[in-house]
Amino acid sequence: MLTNREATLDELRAHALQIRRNVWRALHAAGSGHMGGSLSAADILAALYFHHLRLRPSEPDWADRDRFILSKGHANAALGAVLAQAGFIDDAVLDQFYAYESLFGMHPDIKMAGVEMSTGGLGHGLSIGLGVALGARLQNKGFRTIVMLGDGELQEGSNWEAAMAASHQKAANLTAILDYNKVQQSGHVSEMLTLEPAPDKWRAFGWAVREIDGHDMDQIISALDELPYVEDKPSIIIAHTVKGKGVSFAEDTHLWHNNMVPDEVFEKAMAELGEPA
Ligand SMILES: Cc1ncc(C[n+]2csc(CCOP(=O)(O)OP(=O)(O)O)c2C)c(N)n1
Repeated sequence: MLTNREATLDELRAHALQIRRNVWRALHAAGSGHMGGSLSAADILAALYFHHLRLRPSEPDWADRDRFILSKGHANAALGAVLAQAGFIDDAVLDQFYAYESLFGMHPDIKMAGVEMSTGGLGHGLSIGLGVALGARLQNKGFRTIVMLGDGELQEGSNWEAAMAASHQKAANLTAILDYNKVQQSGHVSEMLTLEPAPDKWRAFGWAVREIDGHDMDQIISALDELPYVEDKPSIIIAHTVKGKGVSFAEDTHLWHNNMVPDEVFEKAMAELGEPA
C-alpha cells in the first residue's frame, strides 16, 4: 500500500518540491500549459499521495482504494507528476505531456493509471465524487472520496447543487479540498465574481469546514488526519494557497494561469525552485 504515514514533514515537503519541478518539466516538454493552478496544489497533492490516500500503485484499480478526483482538471501536470513520483506511471511519461496520442494530456484521462476520472470541463468533479461516495455507502465500503476544486471553478452552479445534495445525503465519506489561490483564468476572483464569505457559504450548505494554509505541511496533514470533522456531514478543507507558488514571477497573477514555456522561462523557474535536499 502506498500510504506512508511515517513520511516526515520534510520528506513530504521534498515531494512537493519535486512535484513543482516535474510540473515545469512537463510543461517545458509540451511548450506550454497550466502552471499557476498546478503549483498552488503541489503541497496538498504531496500530502494526499504520500501520507493520506490508501492506494496501491501496482494495482491502480484495487477495489478498496481511496478515490481522488481532480475536478480542476487543468492542473493535470501536477497530478501526472505525483502519479509518476508515486509509481503509478513511468517517469518518462512526464516528457510526453500533451504529446500526440499520449495519455498524459492537458486534462486527466481515466485511461491513465491512477486517474479516477476524466475532468477538465469545470464543475463536474463534486457531483461525480458524491456519486462515488454514495456508491461506497451502498456497497458497505470504507474507502474515502476526495475532490479538489478551484475557486474560479466554484462559479459553476453545478458545484452548489452537488454541495446541497451531499449534505442532504449526510455524505461524511466525501471531502472537498478547495485550492483557494484567489486567482482564476482572467484575474482575481474577488474582482471577477467573489466567493466570499467562502467558509460561511459552505457552512450554510451543510458542510463541516476547516480553513488552513495550503502550503503549510503541518496544517495540511492535521486537516487530513482529522477527517471527517462531523460524523454526519461532508467536509471541506478550504486551503488558502498562492497561485504559481514557488516561482516568483508566476505567483498571484492570472498571467501565468496558462502560458508558454520557452527554455529561458523553464531555466528561470527551475533555478528558483532549486533541488530537493
Ligand atoms: C466549464 C469550463 N469553462 C471554462 C473552462 C476554461 N478554464 C480552464 S481553467 C479556468 C479557470 C479556473 O480557475 P480556478 O478554478 O481558480 O483554477 P486555478 O486558479 O486553481 O488554476 C477556466 C475558465 C473550463 N475548463 N471548463
